[in-house]
Parts: sequence; C-alpha cells; structure tokens
Amino acid sequence: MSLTLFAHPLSSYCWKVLAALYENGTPFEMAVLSPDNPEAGAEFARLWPVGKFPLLKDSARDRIVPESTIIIDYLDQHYPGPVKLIPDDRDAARQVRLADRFFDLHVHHHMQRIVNDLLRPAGDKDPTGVAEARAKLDVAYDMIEADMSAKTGASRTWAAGDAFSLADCAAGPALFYGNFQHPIGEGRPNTLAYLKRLTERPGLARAMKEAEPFMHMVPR
Ligand SMILES: N[C@@H](CCC(=O)N[C@@H](CS)C(=O)NCC(=O)O)C(=O)O
Repeated sequence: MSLTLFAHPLSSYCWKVLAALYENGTPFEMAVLSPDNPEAGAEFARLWPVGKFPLLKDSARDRIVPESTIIIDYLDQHYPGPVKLIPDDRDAARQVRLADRFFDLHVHHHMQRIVNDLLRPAGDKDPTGVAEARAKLDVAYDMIEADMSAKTGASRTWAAGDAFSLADCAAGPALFYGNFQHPIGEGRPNTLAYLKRLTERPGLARAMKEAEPFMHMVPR
C-alpha cells in the first residue's frame, strides 16, 4: 500500500482528509499518532517538524504531503476516484477553494480556539479570546445560513453548488465540532440541514464512526 496517513481518529482536520479518502474508496493505511504508537510519532516528527496533522506519505511517488487542503488536492490529481473533489474548470475550482478557505479559516480555526482554551490549565484561560471566537463563529454561521437558504435565492446542496467537493470535506468536521462547542442553533435551520447532509455522506459518516470510541475524550 503506497499511501500512509499520519493521523488521529478524533482529529477534525484528519476527518477532512478521511472524508475525501473514504468518498473515493482510496486505499491507504493510517499511522495513528498516539502514545501507544511511538514509532509513528517519531517518523511524523522527522517528516513534518511543525507537528500539524494529518500528513500524507506516498511511498510510490516518494512524496510527503502536509496540509489537509493540499493532501486532498494531491489525492484528486494522483489518486482520483468517482467523486471529483476539485473541478477541472478553473473558475469552478476557485469557488471550491474559496469555500474550503472559508470553512478552515472562519469556522474550523475559531472552533479550535475554543477547544484549545478548554485544554489550558485553570489560571491560564483566555476568556476574551474565546468570546471573540464565539462571535466570529456566529458571523460565519450566519453567512453559511444565507448561502444555504432558499429564501435568499442562494439555496444550494453543497458548499460550492450542486456537486460535493473539497469544500464539503472541509465543512463537515468544522461544522460538526463547531456545533459541538458553539451550537449552530435552531435559528439556522439550513445550516443544520447542511450539517446533516454532510454527516450522512459515506466519507464523513465513516470517519465519525471510527472516532466513536474516542469521542468521550473531546473536551467541552
Ligand atoms: N492547516 C492544517 C491544520 C491541521 C491542524 O490544526 N491539526 C491539528 C489536529 S486537528 C493538530 O495538528 N494539532 C496539534 C498541534 O497543533 O500541535 C491542515 O489543514 O492540515
């Protein structure tokens, strides 16, 4: 097997790449980053010292591919499957990339700020930062609600239109964990419906199923 994904089953950015791999049935093995698996941890630290996961190793093409968006781009080019994750048309691809950036930077990032604060020791908390992250999430949720709403005439099934894409791989974990830490709320029914569609996709559904044994570890 040529593809190895250094990852953890609970990690939201790993879900993003797992969703892409599972959507296309791409064969790979997971090198789980956990204290029980120090060899994987040592190799990961050597390959990508900044320490952010997931990281893809492709031994067939002798490539190390970091960053979830770049990994999905790489998979789409070199290991394509039935689900085209980035359109060939450059204008359409730009819209997909914009939506991917939106979910990473304006949802996922702020969700992580809340989680990181929960992990900080008492006495080293940042309530101002958390309040800011929650306010920014509300702004992003409102924008997604407008995008997904039939009322604005912008109604769409997936983040960048009618086709599932890279952007939906980004949206799934961002909105799932976002909703967990800062609820989307009944006042945003189209965003909740979009999240439901995402969690029913085979890719994200499988990543979530595999994370179930670890979910109790997610701070709240
Ligand atoms: N921009 C990176 C972000 C990856 C990221 O933040 N991963 C988290 C896990 S979900 C991580 O590596 N956390 C460990 C750390 O920050 O040291 C990507 O898209 O892959």
